[in-house]
Amino acid sequence: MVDDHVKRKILLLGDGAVGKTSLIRRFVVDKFSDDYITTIGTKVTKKDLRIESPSKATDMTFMIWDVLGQKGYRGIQESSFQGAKGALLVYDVTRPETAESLHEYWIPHLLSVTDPIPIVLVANKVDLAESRRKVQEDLDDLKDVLQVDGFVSSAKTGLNVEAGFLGLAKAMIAKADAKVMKRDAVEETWNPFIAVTDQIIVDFCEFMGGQEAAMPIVRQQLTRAGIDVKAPTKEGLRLAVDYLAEAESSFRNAADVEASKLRRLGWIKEVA
Ligand code: G3D
Ligand code: MG
Repeated sequence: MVDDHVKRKILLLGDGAVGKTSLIRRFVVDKFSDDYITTIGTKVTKKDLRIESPSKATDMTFMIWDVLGQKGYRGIQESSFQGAKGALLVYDVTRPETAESLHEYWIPHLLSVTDPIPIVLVANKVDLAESRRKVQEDLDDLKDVLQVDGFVSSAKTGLNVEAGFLGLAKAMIAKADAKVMKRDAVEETWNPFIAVTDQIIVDFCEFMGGQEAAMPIVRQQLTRAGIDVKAPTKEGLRLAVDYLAEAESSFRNAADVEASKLRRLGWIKEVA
């Protein structure tokens, strides 16, 4: 028997709190939870799918990358885009600015790293919308502009969650790359502490051999240091650098760990 099982990396992209983690949770374990835990760094979840078409069935394993939605973490975000074969671009229908962000931030950054790949839009939280029809019309406009498919969804009720992921899988099988034009991102001034946090995390990931291995540790140590990724503080970052060094000391020699720590503390110092 021929093994045509394919493993594919896909991304969930969109601003913070649009529902990326909830959509993945709904799709993978069919649950919804109201407690909001900001995703620190990236998180990878695996899901096996079978895509049926009239002529054949394709088995596929999705490696679903839940990418930190906070803007300004460009290093983490852009390195997480590498090797992705598809992306769900998520916005929150109750916050129109999150749809704008897809144009201004997520798509330009994605295309600065990857070749065009299949993209599917997800207009999430439709359960909260006053007019479902208006939400659908706005999504249709965006689909026209970007020339991609899209769904109105709710991670809460489960509406169209599977449809969104399967729609992306089908576009990937059909190699229907999005025909979105490359363009420059709209630059904004970010919190300088966010840029340093990003730099420290990217640095740590490099020494740990990549995001997949490193992020669980990053998550643990940044949480322990009390870091809020939306507004990291100098004191919190110093603590995080100590904790990361502590974690690294079981993998690297003491001199290297100390050198990394001093370098990272230097970056923090430069900010203020
Ligand atoms: P993110 O991963 O994109 O940052 P989350 O977003 O999945 O963490 O969701 C952010 C908040 O929105 C969470 O609630 C979550 O429960 C809520 N949410 C996600 N999807 C939906 C949806 O389809 N409908 C509704 N009503 N809420 C949704 P809190 O309240 O804790 O902020
Ligand atoms: Mg999240």
